[in-house]
Amino acid sequence: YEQPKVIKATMEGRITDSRVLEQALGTEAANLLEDVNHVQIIACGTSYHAGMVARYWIEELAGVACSVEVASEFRYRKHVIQRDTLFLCISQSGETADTLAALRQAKQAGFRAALAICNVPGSSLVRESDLVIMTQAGPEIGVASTKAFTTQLTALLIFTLALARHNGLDEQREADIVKAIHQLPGQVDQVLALDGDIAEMSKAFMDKNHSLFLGRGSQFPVALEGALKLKEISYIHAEAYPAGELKHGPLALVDSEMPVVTVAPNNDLVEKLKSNLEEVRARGGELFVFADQSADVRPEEHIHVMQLPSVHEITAPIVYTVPLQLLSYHVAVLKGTDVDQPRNLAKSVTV
Ligand code: F1P
Repeated sequence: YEQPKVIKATMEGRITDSRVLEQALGTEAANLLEDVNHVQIIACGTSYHAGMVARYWIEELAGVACSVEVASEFRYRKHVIQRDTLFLCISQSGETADTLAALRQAKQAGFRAALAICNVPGSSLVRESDLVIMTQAGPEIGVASTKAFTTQLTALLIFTLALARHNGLDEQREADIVKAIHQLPGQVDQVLALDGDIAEMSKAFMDKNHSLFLGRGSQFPVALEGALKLKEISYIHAEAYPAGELKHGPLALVDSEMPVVTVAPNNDLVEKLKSNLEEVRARGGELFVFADQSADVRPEEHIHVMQLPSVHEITAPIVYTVPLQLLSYHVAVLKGTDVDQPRNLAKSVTV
């Protein structure tokens, strides 16, 4: 529920006019972005999902090649890092052992600069990076990241705009996205007001052991994050797939015991999801669709629709994350699990 406030705090002071680059990172830092031709993102868990969303933004808006990898893999393999690579670590705590190890290794290989998106001032990650954008989420009580994720996305979008402006992003497009960022707190508030409806929807998951989450494009990482939240706090097995992959395997699992959650913020995505909806329905599966209020998808037998406010396609991943967090929360409450302290998990994995 703090998300509207902390998203605002993360963006405030950083976007006051269209000179996003200097506002966000400072002129000196802007020089470090000169000649960046590749962004390598490293993170773990929820922070990794934030990085996966950012890849879409960085390639789409800045036209810069971007790779994303979990730190726990990156650190144990041989990798090639070019001098023109910007190394970007995302971590709520700034103390995740795998992420720090990856950064230290990459430093030896050489890169243009290390940028950190972090929530804890003075943490190891902040101290060891060249550039830092702080998320202003404040301390998270729960183990499962919620506001850390949406503020990471906000910071990553601000960074992307900085890089994109550097690379000649159309001024009007930039202004539209800046406007959309400013609309985020209000839109997240509108989504939080759906709490009662989402609590109602959550009843369908209570007696289930498995679930599928589907998304396309930048909504695929949102589906991954929704699935992670559900498994972390309700212990229901949840898998996320790019929607187009459904027919390449997971469809074999779909039956009336397998609820399928999809995120589709606009008509274009709804159109692309329609074949998936039919595939699931034909097998007796229950579908839960989070879609734009203007999208052409209606509730019918086996199809449950949660209408969300119309949002800009670039900021949509931030808005669409929140109802999935609420869904997991309500399922967990119904199941009686400890939402703040799930079994077997630690807030920060420092070894
Ligand atoms: C990464 C992370 C969190 C997750 C859990 C374990 O932490 O995977 O996303 O919620 O707490 O650690 P961080 O590097 O973002 O601090």
